[in-house]
Amino acid sequence: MDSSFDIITDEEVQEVRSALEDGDLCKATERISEYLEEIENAPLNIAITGESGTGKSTFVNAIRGMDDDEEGSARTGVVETTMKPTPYTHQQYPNVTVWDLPGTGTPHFAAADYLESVQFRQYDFFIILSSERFKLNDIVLAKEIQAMNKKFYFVRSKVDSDLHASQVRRKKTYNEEAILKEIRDNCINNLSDGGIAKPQVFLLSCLELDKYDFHEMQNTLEKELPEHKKHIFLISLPNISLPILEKKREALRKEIWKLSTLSCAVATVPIPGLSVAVDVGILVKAMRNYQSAFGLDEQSLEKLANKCGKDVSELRSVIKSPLVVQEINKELVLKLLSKGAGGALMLAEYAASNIPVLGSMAAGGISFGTTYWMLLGFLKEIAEDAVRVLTKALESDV
Ligand SMILES: Nc1nc2c(ncn2[C@@H]2O[C@H](COP(=O)(O)OP(=O)(O)O)[C@@H](O)[C@H]2O)c(=O)[nH]1
Ligand SMILES: [Mg+2]
Repeated sequence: MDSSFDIITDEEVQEVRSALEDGDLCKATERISEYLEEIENAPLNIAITGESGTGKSTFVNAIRGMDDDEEGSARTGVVETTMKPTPYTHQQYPNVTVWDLPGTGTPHFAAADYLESVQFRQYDFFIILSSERFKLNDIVLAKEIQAMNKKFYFVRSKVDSDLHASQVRRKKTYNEEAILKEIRDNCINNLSDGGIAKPQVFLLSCLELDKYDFHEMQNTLEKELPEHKKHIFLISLPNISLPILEKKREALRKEIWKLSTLSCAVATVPIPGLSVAVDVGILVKAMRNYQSAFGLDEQSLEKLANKCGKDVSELRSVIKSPLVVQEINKELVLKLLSKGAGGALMLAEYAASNIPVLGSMAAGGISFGTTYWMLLGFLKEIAEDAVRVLTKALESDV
């Protein structure tokens, strides 16, 4: 994985080339900037539905990386009586909203009326939760969602309880894999019998979201979301597992060449000790984004420490890059730029040989390579530190 991190990939060179095809840098940067803006502003609305008590509110909190007793979290363990969906905005990414929908378990449940009353059009997809077998209401609802041309996924929640019960009751023959398979097969049969073709069911515990089918679910959602929504979906996921950190790193890396093109096209600040100019504002913003995406800002670190019962200083002790936990501002970025001059020049040369337009800009004292190198390096450091921090957090003290 790391090798692809060292330099711009062939695929990206192709992308830059085609963006700059007609040699018109202005037009190309306009397109890139529109694209980045579209990604940044893409709204993502996720609807959580199912019968009362299935874990909807708990799921809403978990997917936002929150505990149930945190301020701004959804109330759990209470029966919702209102028919109105409650929006929960992501704390760091306000475009992302998880909607806690009213319970579906009423005796005269009418799926079409329900969907109308929760304004189904506004959601990107529905997650239908059940903590046991899927009921008629779940099936009726899924069919209606399909009829409205929307996507849905089934989540079988509380599998931790099933496993625990089995562990207590069948000490000798306990087999986690077998139990999960049995639950999964049951759910799928149950839904197929109800007339749902190829149901997608994910087994989860809202109490330990990173376990069981969470990664499969996240991969599926990512695949099925429209292109411009994938990024925010990935970036806003809670930093609960190493695969998520890896996904975020990859998503952020893919943006770097676009940011670099922009940064050199609107070059503003000359770099001390280096005969090039870049837009430092773009760098500052991107680096701050990385910090919050990986949860290495002060607030996120404290939350993580709390959650795993460790001291913040213990988590911080594994961070190797001094940059990672600093306040990122223009001064810091300028300092770094002047230090990283060697690498930047090397990449500028590389870009010049492969991408003629960028080459002529480099000759004019404007560097694509400087921004590219800088962001790539920072992303690598911060992603590696995020892995170290999470590994430390998950370590048991015994
Ligand atoms: N063991 C276990 N308990 C859960 C899980 N999800 C929710 N709960 C518990 O189930 C109860 C109902 O959850 P809640 O989120 O309020 O359900 P809602 O009515 O669908 O919003 C609460 O006591 C939760 O703590 C889970 O995955 N595993
Ligand atoms: Mg609830």
